[in-house]
Amino acid sequence: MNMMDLHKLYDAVLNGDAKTASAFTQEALKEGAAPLDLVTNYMVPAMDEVGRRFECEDYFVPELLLAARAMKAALEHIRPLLLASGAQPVGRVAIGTVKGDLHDIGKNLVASLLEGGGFEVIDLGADVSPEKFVEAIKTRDVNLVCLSALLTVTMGAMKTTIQALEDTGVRDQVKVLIGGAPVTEQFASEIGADGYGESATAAVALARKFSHA
Ligand code: B12
Repeated sequence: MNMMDLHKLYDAVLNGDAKTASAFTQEALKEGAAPLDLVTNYMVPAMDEVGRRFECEDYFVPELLLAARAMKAALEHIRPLLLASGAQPVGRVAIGTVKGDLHDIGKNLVASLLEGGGFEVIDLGADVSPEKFVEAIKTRDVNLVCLSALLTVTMGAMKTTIQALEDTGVRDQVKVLIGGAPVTEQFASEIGADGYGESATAAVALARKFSHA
């Protein structure tokens, strides 16, 4: 499959065409495309363009939903390829999108890559309350917490979540890693997170660093 064809994957996600996105991904993988290359160079840039179009009101919420559905359909073929082959887990991670925020595509990618990197991942989903994170730490022997937020208005919930870990006495048991499009390194240090990752691959590198610390 040549580059021209791969651009059809970009177009399929951008146009919210789940059927084509799914079919192209399967075909590209069959022809030997690298799973992460498809994600990083075609699917994520398409979602970025969707965001830009939404911002200038070319796209509205229905188009966002369709694009998200196309991205998820394509990721279904990629996810199994990212899974690690049954070695002893490097660490146990609880991951979720914070309260009030429903964006879960980036969070799912981070979860898949962490799994691929040998971590055991407890995925708490989207719109996760601080209490749920606390409960996971208390009952599941978690050593790393990953928080995702895609909205400026839900970044505050990251702070509230870290505060809840402190108030319930579990903050010292875990490292907290945060990420998502509006999040920055500076914000991470402001709210007392242990680290910030700008991508799913950065998340794995940081998670590895923490579990060897
Ligand atoms: C798809 C989408 C949606 C879908 C989400 C579907 C789903 N199941 O996820 C739907 C339609 C539901 C949606 C709804 C809304 N959305 Co929206 N959405 C998007 C869009 C286009 C793409 C997001 C995405 O999936 N990107 C692809 C993934 C792979 O990237 P990512 O999430 O950034 O994740 C990567 C990194 O950030 C990082 N990462 C992510 N999490 C973590 C965590 C850790 C620990 C680490 C280390 C790294 C990390 O790794 C990932 C992979 O590399 C963005 C635009 C954009 N470009 O971000 C707008 C965007 C985020 N949405 C926006 C808005 C405004 C909304 C709505 C309020 C719209 C409305 N009026 O209803 C609602 C809010 C609903 C809610 N309560 O959450 C705005 C936010 C503006 C802001 N700064 O606050 C954006 C930026 C669009 C825009 N340009 O205006 N949205």
